[in-house]
Amino acid sequence: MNARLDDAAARRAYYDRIAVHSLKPLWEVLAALVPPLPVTEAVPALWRWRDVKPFVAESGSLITAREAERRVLILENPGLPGQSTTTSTMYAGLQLILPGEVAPAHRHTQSALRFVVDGEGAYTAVDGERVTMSPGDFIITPMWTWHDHGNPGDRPVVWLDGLDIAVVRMLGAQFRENHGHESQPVSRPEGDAAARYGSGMLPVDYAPRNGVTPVFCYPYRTSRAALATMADGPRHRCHGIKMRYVNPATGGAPIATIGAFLQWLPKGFAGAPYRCTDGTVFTVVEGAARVELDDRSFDVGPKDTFVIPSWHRHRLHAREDTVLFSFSDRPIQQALHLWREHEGE
Ligand code: GTQ
Repeated sequence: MNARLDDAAARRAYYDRIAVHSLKPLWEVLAALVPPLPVTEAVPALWRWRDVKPFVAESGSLITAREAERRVLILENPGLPGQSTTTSTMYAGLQLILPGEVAPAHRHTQSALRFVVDGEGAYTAVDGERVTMSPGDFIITPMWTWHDHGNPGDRPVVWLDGLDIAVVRMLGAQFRENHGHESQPVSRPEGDAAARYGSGMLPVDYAPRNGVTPVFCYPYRTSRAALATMADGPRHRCHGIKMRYVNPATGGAPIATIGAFLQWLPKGFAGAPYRCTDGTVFTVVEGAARVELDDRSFDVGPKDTFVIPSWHRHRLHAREDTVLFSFSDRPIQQALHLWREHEGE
């Protein structure tokens, strides 16, 4: 009571006494809790395909897809050790499926995307429909939909998984069920969803569901052709030609929690500095580029994956015509009116 107002020892003793009642003084942490600019423990990081490919391949001789359930190497952010996450909200991993294998059917409240990195001929089945994978295809597994993966082909297939695991964990909303059958029954022919919902038309009685796209595969041949057609047209000074994947029924993000993008940087493109509040995972589909951050640079090529955390200023330079795929939590931030971006220094 009669401690001097600036007595540090008295404060420490007080903190100790209140701690046993689960009380903490805000004034000791206020500046860190409410910083003037975004602060994240996540750091910029790069996983080069030539470095990780041998380890991904080796995992195939250590464990089967059946035993692992999902044979994935998590691209864990070095600034977030032990948290199995790549940005503060988004998880990324490289999943391997060998010829003849099945990754058994399950469903969970986490939403997932797949971006095919290496090999072709595997499939993902989503709610009774299979889609055969080719490099660059972007495939969605919406929350709580049954999904299993298989590889009836003759080559290993690797894809990048993107999930909103840290978001669902933060919300305490994790649920998961196993299907009981390794492969869910096929109830619709391949291409059904694309025909029904992705041909510029919708069934006359269609009603959007859960903020999730009814089209679950965006083939690379279609998206690449679109970018190539626009390549000589107007360009954004930071992004080159950058498109976002959409739910064709709403124009919104394909998944309520995850935004995904594909961009074309013409050879010689030198982007203006850019930063945004959604920490973003990028993978290079084609080309060669340099990513310049304030305190480091990455030279990246096909199948490399890198992460740019929230509010990290960066510039993109293209040595060759370059295609980048990326994903982030942007739809969450936009829904909450939190998303910000800044162009230039
Ligand atoms: O394919 O269902 O990388 O459930 C992590 C969790 C993939 C999947 C991951 C998963 C999956």
